[in-house]
Order: sequence, then C-alpha cells, then structure tokens
Amino acid sequence: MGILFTKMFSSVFGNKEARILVLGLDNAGKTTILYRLQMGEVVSTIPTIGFNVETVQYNNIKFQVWDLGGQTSIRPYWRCYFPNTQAIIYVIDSSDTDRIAIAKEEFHAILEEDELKGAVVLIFANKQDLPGALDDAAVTEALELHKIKSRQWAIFKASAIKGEGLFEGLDWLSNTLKSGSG
Ligand code: G3D
Ligand code: MG
Repeated sequence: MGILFTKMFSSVFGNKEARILVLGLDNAGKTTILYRLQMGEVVSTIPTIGFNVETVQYNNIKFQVWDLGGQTSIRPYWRCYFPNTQAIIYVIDSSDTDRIAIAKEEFHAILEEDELKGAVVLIFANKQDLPGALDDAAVTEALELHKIKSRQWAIFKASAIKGEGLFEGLDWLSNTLKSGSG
C-alpha cells in the first residue's frame, strides 16, 4: 500500500501544503487504517487541551486522526486542525449499530464547519468482515448521506484488518482531488 499510495498522491497537491483528516468515533478503525497505509511513522501527540492527535506526514500531505464523540469542551480546539483540509476520511464501524446514530450526528456537525466546506468526503464503511455489519447502502441511509449538499463524496466498504477496500477508496479520493480545483 505504501508504494500505491505514493503513486496515487504524489502528483495530487503539487507543492501545496495539504491536510487530510481521518475522523470517526473511537473504535471505528481509524488508527488501523493509518498503519495499513504504511506511509511512514505515526506520531501521536496530546495537546495540552487533552485530545489525542495522530499524525502521519507524507511529503507535503499531513494525515491527522482523532476520535469524535465525547467531551464537548475540547471541540473548539479541533479548529486548529481545519485550515488547508482538502479531504475528510470518515470511518464507521459498520457493526456498531448501537452508535451509528451518534456517528451520524458527529459527521454532520463536522460537515457544518466553515473551514471544512471545501473538503471532499470519503466514507469507509469499515469492519465489513464482521457478522451483522451494515453494507454500504445501509450505512448511506443511516448516515443520511443524501443530505450532503454541494460537495463531492463517496462511500466504500472496507475491512482495515484485511486491507480490503482501502485502495479503492483512496483511488477515488486522489482522482477526485486531481480533477478538482487543482
Ligand atoms: P480507532 O483508531 O478508530 O479508535 P482502532 O480504532 O483502529 O484502534 O480499531 C479499534 C479496534 O477495531 C481494534 O481492535 C482493531 O483491530 C479493530 N478493527 C479495526 N478495523 C477492523 C476491521 O476492518 N475489522 C475488524 N474485525 N476489526 C477491526 P482491538 O481488539 O485491537 O481493540
Ligand atoms: Mg485510534
């Protein structure tokens, strides 16, 4: 995946600084995806505010990961990470039907952030290998993806554990970013 990733993304942003946020509830599989992509060292920092941010820097592209949900008091500090964000990768635990309503609310709240208005959205319906996992159509409905206005998005079934679906999603993402504003 490391080499594929290099091929897909090396020409996307030129020399521009770019940020891709990988978000979702805790336990969705975000950290697993980050390691699966094998782009480099994952650096974990806990700002004084008290939420954990994992960063992988690949050339001029920063991938940054944190858990949504939980404490509302720290949320204003998330905004430090919003400028220059070209894409959001939203990760869902498709087997966690109990919390999918929360995942939906967190997702739409993020989409309302002004500084993220221009970001393209890739959704991974992760953990497809687990019994009872919702498929992409069911996750689309549960997340109310039809409500997304004026931005490009796509959903892909994935299993981060098995390494399935990640390449397809990132391929869509790199092509979409390439054909976008440039
Ligand atoms: P997070 O970073 O979003 O909080 P993690 O989530 O990447 O830490 O993953 C949480 C747990 O889910 C981990 O299990 C991880 O192995 C598992 N997981 C991630 N992706 C998949 C998947 O596609 N399928 C299955 N079956 N499990 C997955 P542990 O047991 O280590 O806590
Ligand atoms: Mg994590």
